[in-house]
Amino acid sequence: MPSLYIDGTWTSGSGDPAEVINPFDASVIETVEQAGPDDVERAVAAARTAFDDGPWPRTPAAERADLLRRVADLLVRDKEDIARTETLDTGKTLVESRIDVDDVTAVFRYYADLAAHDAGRLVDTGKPSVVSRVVHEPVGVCALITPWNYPLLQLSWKVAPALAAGNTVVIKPSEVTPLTSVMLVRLLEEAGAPPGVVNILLGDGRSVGAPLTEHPGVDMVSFTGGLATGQAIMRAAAGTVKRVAVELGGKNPNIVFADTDFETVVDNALTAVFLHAGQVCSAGARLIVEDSLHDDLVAEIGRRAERIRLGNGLDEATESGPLVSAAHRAKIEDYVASAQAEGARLVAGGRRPEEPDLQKGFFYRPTVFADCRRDMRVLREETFGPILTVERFTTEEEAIALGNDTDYGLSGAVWTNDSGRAERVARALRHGTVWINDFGPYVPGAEWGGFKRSGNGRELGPTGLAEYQEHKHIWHNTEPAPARWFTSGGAR
Ligand code: TXE
Repeated sequence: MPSLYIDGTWTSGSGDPAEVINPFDASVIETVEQAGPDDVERAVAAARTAFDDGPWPRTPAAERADLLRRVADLLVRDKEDIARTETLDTGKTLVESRIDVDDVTAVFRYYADLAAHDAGRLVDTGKPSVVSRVVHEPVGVCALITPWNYPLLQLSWKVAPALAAGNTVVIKPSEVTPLTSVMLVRLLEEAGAPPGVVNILLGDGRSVGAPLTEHPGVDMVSFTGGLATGQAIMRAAAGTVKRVAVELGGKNPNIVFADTDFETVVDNALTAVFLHAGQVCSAGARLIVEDSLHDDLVAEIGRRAERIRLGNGLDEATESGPLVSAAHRAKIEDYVASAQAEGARLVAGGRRPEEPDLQKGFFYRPTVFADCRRDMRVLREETFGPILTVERFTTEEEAIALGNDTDYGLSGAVWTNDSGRAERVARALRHGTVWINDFGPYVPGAEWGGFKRSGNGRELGPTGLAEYQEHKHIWHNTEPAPARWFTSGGAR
């Protein structure tokens, strides 16, 4: 079945086909067609025409919202099929994939509601003869470039607001996990997206992603992925002064004061870092613990980490799946080696699993390092894998300083029963999301995004819609008259 969708038609790509691999056992799930340079041109041209001349940007917002609601209904209908495909493609557990589909559905509904009520605003100029208003218009053709850890979810955070705002899009999913993005485009087609409004190109970053970021026909690039790729995209987009929105990961502190319930914090610290094998931009990879609690907490977390059941994501008994690829596991192994070389103390993991049925896949045991220093590579860089590092503190100021001592600023958490302290720490942390006595939840109505090198702009919430809008000021003077600024040559 053709896997590219351009100008309302499913089509074969002129690039080399690629095998999509199941990370559980390295088997081939499917071979997909990929785009060549001519496909990139055709997709941008289709999105351009649909934007410049087509009905979509001029469709009333309430009708665009109806389309998003139909997509949400179709997601509910196909939930199980989509969730299974996401699990096959990414390795994550079926429970997680089902949650992802529910969240994606909620995002479509949220932006449908928001767009239907998004009417710009009037500005009081103090002049009765002037109507000054700010209207919201779409940006244009948006390239949406997405990663492999939450393929469907990350795409929904972009495509739902982009379409709600009246843009047309060219989607470029990760070449590692393209399958559910193709499924979503099929649902958008079924829901009635006009030709050219939604296009999808499969292929890698170099041959498909990069040309989109440089293309003069593209007005905006929204990207989620690694820091180095984000920097390359910002540079590439500078040539045509595109709008760029980037979400580039994190190195997220999970700060624990000793007055917290022990069982609650052990349990949540494990989930914070080992969910989806740590391949989460907001993973709580840095555990920062008050001195008096440190030794007991590290021992218990290490003990429980050793017991996490790895396996096939489709197996309901599995607690964590594999890493996404052999290359990514090699990167994780390199981080573990560097941590040991730099003197971190291995408390759990640090190896591949021994079970015979896990040997074909890209598994790695949940790993815990204690006695970590801020200058270690494992602590400064985003490993994006199942590695927890533990640091210790004595005072609140020290905890805050450690939590902010990172180039990233995506998310963080503070655990304490002292609500005054919780608020102080939450306000002092330079991260885009801060959880108090929790880790990980988000809602479509609250902004998500990073400070510092975690990115710019915001997804979700009203700001997530504004990302895909131009806010135009219209000044209407209803009683025009000569201003008589220049008086020398004019009539008096
Ligand atoms: O992602 P890339 P990679 C982090 C994580 C991970 C590292 C590298 O630390 O280990 O990034 O992962 C497309 N122009 N995150 O290499 O390269 C690519 O095809 C345009 C954090 O797998 O960033 C894919 O669609 N596009 C993260 C997308 O960019 C390009 C999620 C992401 O790939 C391109 C994933 C180019 N020059 C990884 N090069 C998060 N923030 O959640 C690649 N791409």
